[in-house]
Amino acid sequence: MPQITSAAAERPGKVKTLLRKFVVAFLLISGLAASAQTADQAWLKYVKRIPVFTPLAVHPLGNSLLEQSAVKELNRNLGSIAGRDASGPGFSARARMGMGGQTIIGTADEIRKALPDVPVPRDLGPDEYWIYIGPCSDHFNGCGEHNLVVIAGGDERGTLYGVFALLRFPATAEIGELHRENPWRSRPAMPIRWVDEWDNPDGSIERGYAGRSIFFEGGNVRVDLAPVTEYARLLASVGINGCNVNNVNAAPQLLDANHLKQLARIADAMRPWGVHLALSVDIASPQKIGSLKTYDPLDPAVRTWWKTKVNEIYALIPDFAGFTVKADSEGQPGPSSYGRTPADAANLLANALAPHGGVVLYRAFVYNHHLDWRDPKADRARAAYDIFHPLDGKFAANVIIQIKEGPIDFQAHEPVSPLFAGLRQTNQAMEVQITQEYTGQQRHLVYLAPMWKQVLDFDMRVDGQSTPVKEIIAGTSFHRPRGGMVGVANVGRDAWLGSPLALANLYAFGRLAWNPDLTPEQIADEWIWQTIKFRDPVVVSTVEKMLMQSWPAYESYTGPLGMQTLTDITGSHYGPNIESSENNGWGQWHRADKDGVGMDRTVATGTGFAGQYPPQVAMIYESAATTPDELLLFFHHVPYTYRLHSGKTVIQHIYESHYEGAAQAAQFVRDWATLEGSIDQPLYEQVRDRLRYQAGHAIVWRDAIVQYFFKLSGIPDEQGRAGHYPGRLEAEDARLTGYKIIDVTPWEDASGGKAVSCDDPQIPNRKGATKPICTAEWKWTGEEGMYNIAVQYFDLHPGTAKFFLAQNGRIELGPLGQMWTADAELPSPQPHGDNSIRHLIRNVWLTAGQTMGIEAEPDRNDRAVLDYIEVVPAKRDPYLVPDLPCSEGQQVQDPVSHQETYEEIAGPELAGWAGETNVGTPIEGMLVELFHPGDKTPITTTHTNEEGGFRFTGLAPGHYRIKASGVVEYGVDEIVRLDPAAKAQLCLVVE
Ligand code: GCV
Repeated sequence: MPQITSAAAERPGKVKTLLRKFVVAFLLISGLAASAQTADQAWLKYVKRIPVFTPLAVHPLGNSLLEQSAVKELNRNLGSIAGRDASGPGFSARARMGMGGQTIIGTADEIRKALPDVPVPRDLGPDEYWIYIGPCSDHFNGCGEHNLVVIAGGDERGTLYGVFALLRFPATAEIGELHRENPWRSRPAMPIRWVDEWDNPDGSIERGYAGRSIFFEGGNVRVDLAPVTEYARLLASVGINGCNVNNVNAAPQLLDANHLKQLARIADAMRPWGVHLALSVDIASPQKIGSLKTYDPLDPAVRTWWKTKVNEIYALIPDFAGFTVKADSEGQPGPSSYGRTPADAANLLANALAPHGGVVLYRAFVYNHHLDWRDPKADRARAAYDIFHPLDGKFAANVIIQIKEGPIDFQAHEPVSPLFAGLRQTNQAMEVQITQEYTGQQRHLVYLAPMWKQVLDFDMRVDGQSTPVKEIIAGTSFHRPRGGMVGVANVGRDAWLGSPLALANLYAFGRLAWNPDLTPEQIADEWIWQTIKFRDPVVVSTVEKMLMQSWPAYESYTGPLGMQTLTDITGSHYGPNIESSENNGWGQWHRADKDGVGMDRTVATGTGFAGQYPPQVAMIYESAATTPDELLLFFHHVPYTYRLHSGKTVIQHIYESHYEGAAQAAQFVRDWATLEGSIDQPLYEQVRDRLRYQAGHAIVWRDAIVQYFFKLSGIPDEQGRAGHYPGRLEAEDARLTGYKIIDVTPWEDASGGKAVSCDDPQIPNRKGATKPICTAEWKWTGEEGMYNIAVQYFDLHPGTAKFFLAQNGRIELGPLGQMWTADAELPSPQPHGDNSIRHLIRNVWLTAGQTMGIEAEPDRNDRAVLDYIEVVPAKRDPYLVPDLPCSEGQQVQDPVSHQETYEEIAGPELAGWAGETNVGTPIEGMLVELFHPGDKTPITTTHTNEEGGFRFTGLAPGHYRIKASGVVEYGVDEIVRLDPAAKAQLCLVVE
């Protein structure tokens, strides 16, 4: 747990164990029954995990809101035993020893006064915490009424953070490692740890993918702010201390007297968790709502207007955090209208805020979106540095320049913004996106911590010295007092981020802002333990692997080699649309033409952007030979035949990365399937459905980009895949009734650029259909056998089309998915890669010469637009999860690897591993039985070895079920029974 800096060195001889003393039993604590949106639905679930047993008597020394919250949170963890007298009835002798005594919570000053013998450090800083286990001679059993746990904060918020750290402790400890040093101490790396929400007063959220706003509705602050308080609790649990609640494309009316009163309610709702309210302001507000003629930052009347407005805000919200500003950007007004600089605008606001302790987060996202596309020297990437570097040193002390992590705009992969090295006398904060605008909009699994970590660790080599970005923004490199990280979260009413796994990004953001030295893997593990399953080694390793592979996979099938996300940049920012980046002034250019691709950003021949980095870094990017492959096309325009460091040509890499990325997305489905039965079933199903969708959409991306570059370059794929789709039957080649052939825009978003649209439906004559239908029919000319059929269609809104699979003109409405409705919520009302979606029908028996058809009933704008069907032998379909005949969980470390490696050994085999659920200790001697699914008598049995392993070899291809059972005893009074029904069964497929 490296984020905790031990103070043990200060107090030799005081190293003790904490957890052993307080973890006296495995106890299931029932959670709070919650129907409203609560933080417990994210990672603050104090259920079914080892609770931290502090002494049950919890005493706050102060009576501040924050200390009360801290007490409440500790008690939540204790559930039904909170507040009870551990020496009373219902507690065993062991529990009395462990949970008697006192837990004391307070600021360092309060602790010093109340407990002079407790060695609380004198130099605890703001938000810092210190946790101390008092002297007790029996560290294993505890000392009953003499137990003492002290949680001290450098300030009140520090006490709250200390409590959350203690509660997180079981998840942050290494598996099997229960000893920790005492006392613990930890301080945040940077003071500004904010989230931004791009919520509009009408309740919509710009780039939000989880429903409507928790803050606003119909132009006003919502009446029910309970979710806001819960959100603040979630934020506080990972150390986030500020929340800017309104869109940076700001609504000036929020600053009027009526709205300020409403906003004060939001501040009240977040205050108990130490999260301070901030607001985005429109720099033109004095003109728009203050009836001044100007908003010129140097005009005295404008200055007075802001001072008065800020005073009014602080009268209502005394702990108001400050303003965020987007100006002179994407149509927002700014100081340039008056020939003034961002420093003039920022200082205007900063001066008004300074007397109250508020700050200005001025965004460096300032650029001209009417650039001349034909100008080879024009470059949006240069804008932030060109504008802000000359202003270094001109900003007031309470201004922080908020810099997006890359020079463009949250693309799948960008280099680090050079501006981080270009401001030595200015406070800086790094802005990242938690909401996945360009990274799959939460429908795709993309764990962003590895991307952020790459930026944080990037060494700018300022003056030839080690200067990682994390130290610059923490203020240490250039001795700046204020700095930090801001994450654009855009949470909504749909389970915060819509997708359960996307919450790992919110968690990771907070943890990295507190301690950027944490690794993405560590953070993932903590989050999985707290959210999905506590300390189950199989679950942890499976989900961690998926999370860690998710960003590289997404990058591979969207925009590899630094081409940015090849998405519809003038539309939804979701599906593929390669040319939308070109021929316009937005400057997200990749300059693909028939000979080559990439932006020349070199100093020698290009836009000169590479020269904005300090010399050692600039030198690397200036030459294609030294630029890392992953960013090559961001810095260089090269022919398609250019050879990468990997040895592949650029074009071959484009083809292969898309196939590999899509295959990885399909693998996620299989990886996740191994967890069925081991984790919460609704969670399992929700994520499974999302992953299946993603695997299908990754194919849309793959095919769009591969066919686009294949056509543009004319260079064949060395592996023969581009342009060849085994088993694919195009809709435009089918016998059509009612359907009309259409061109899809952009062409690459449909197979062959065309689809069929049900514009003239015929009279219904099919079961299941209620309205007129269209049909597309093909003759099957392949071999007789069992096939899986993928149907690729466009799910348009508004409307819910119905589809049916017909064979030889007949429709079977069985459980195999031959009838389905197009009811997904996807962007764009027209057929597009945004809404191209894949439906799988498994195990269809086809005979040579038969017909198969899709019959479709359109509904309003959803014209049941069909792209193609793909028929793949059921046994060989790489995009299908094996349809397991039994659905129990499993205890095998990595079942997929069996499928990958069995050919290299004598015969197919199944092997696995069993471990104790919570700490991962291998279990020797378990009985492992191998069954044919459905059979009660095992085919064979074995026992686990001393590493907990087992192996069955020489198996014929087929489906098997494994059951492992046993009783494990260790310690004096701790017995863990593996639950054979829930945890120790396995279904695998050997092919
Ligand atoms: C809030 C991108 C997004 C915009 C966003 C802008 C910003 O361009 O697409 O929706 O505006 O970034 O960060 O200000």
